[in-house]
Amino acid sequence: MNYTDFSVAEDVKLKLYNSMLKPRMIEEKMLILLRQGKISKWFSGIGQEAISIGVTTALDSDEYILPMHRNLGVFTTREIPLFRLFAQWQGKASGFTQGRDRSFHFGTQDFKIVGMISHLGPQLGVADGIALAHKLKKENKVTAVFTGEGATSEGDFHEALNVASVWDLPVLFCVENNGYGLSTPTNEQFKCEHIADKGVGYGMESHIVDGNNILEVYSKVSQLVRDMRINPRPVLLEFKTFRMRGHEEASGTKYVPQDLLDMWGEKDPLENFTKYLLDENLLSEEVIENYKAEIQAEIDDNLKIAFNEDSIVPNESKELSEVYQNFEYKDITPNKETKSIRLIDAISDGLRASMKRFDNLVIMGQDVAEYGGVFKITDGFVEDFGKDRVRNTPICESAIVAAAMGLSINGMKAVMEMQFADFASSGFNPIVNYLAKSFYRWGEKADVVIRMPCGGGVAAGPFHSQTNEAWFTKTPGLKVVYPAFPYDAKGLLATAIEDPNPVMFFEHKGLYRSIYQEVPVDYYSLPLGKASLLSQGDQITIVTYGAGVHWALDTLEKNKGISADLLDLRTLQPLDITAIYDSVKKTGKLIILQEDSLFGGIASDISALVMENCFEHLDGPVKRVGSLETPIPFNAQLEQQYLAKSRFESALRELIDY
Ligand SMILES: Cc1ncc(C[n+]2csc(CCOP(=O)(O)OP(=O)(O)O)c2C)c(N)n1
Repeated sequence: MNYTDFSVAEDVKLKLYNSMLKPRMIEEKMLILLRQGKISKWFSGIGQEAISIGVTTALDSDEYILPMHRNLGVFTTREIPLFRLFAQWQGKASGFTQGRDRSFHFGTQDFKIVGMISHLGPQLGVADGIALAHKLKKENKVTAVFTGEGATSEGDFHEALNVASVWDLPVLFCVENNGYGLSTPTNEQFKCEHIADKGVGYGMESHIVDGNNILEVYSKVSQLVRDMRINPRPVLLEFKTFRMRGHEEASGTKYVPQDLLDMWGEKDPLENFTKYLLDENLLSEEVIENYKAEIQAEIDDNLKIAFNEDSIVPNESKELSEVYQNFEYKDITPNKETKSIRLIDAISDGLRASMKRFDNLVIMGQDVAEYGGVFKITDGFVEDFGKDRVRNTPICESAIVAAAMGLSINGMKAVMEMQFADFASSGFNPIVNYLAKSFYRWGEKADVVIRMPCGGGVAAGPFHSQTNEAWFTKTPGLKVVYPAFPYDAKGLLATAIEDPNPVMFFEHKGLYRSIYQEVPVDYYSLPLGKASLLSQGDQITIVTYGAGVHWALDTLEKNKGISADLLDLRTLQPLDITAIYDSVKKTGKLIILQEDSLFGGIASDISALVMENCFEHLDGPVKRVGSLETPIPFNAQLEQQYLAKSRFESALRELIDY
């Protein structure tokens, strides 16, 4: 291995050596513990250490790194106390996730490390967001993110590189090409010869680096990051290396030809570097033994601490109280000046007011800048707030959701506009797995609002009409807001943006331009989790939200003789279950109206909750009214037949007459 081409100071060479030795020795110990059944899974990075150590050493300690499952060296080089790592792998409280997630699935702001989620790809987009925050704050910092070559086949890889390139983000994309993704060799994973070749397609600088040569990795990365800090741009690095052990220990390496293992065994980064340092008289056997003894003592001491720590005693209320970051709602009441505006204007006004209030708030979405968004909600925002904060995005829903998470990690707030709620499916993974779970997993909030223009009645067919709130209400960690009136929309949007938790904010397109209301001109907030009682009566309780509220109001208007409590939920998570119970206890009958197809929607859960908690108060079966169990059709007559609206009145009468 060629070490002589790289000019690296002697003390740095020794530091790099010591830094490579440590993860190797930890792994060797872990393999023993694994055989003894004392730890669960292990993903080995043996033979790949030079990449983690070279990259981490080249970065400043306040620059974020987003490692993968084979990057133990990132964690050790950042000098995380080993007992915390060991406790993490044993699912103990002094780990980083309090037993809630395993292996390297955690982050730590203290060490500027943001760990992976199992889905691999999303963290590439998170790195984009972190780098964007640095760039907007003019901080001249680089963000490094790792991925295996297998995960480069995921759409997330393409999206993240594309976004980083279009936005000139200082992200170092580190691909560890170790030959196999689980059992799949590279020639079954992609067709190009080198992953670095893909850089050209993204308009991105890229390089191939010998990932087993610590001096090459360190020198190349040091030189690049020095320049990227002052000349921000993404760079793709393909590190050629090899996975010397199984995907995880239990899966073995039977499918890997022995000659490949032998060939790469010869290139072991630690053995070769040791030999070089010995040959150059920079190191002696005695010094090596001293290093080893020190590391061994550190491992043993820290293992003792971790093993001696008691196992976690499950505490249900603790778990339930740590799904969302605590948010103290503060009522902000506006002065009396109001004006009559449409739902769409209220959302636009609310968003504008929040942009003024929070100078760290960034809006991202397709066509949201000069064009003002397809519904014109952000019309004129670029003039007022500039293109840095009102950002047109490529059609990369997944990377933009992930980037919103990255902005939040790096101290900013994000509002993302889905062009249509239907397209949230293209960003679904980071929403439900990253944003929703981060606080519970490692205490990291996701200060993100995703605006969801949704709903039918506009003859727009199956992909521009869905109201897909049920995809999200069942995911702990997300808040779901669904206003039906301009006043609520403006106040709830303000709160959603103030709240550090991820909020899915549904905006019914059919109501955008049809519903007017007197709305305060000033900024004001409304609490999440409070339903609004729109009419009072004693025959029946109607619970609904969104367009359903207006269908119910129309029905009551046509049927003056019906005396009903009409509850507009306004938010679905948190859900104002007390308001529902109180009303049902008064009227004895409950009908729930939702626009979505009936099965598996929020109506079903409210029905179940009322059955379980108010059964003795009921004078009839709880009735759910929803749309047909079909996709939502385009043709206006078919759509009218599909929508729950056409069935609501008869169902209401039926239950009243029961
Ligand atoms: C979206 C997704 N699909 C499949 C998997 C299962 N899986 C976990 S790791 C892995 C192989 C990853 O290969 P690569 O990215 O090359 O990383 P390596 O393990 O080789 O370091 C697979 C298929 C997963 N975790 N996530």
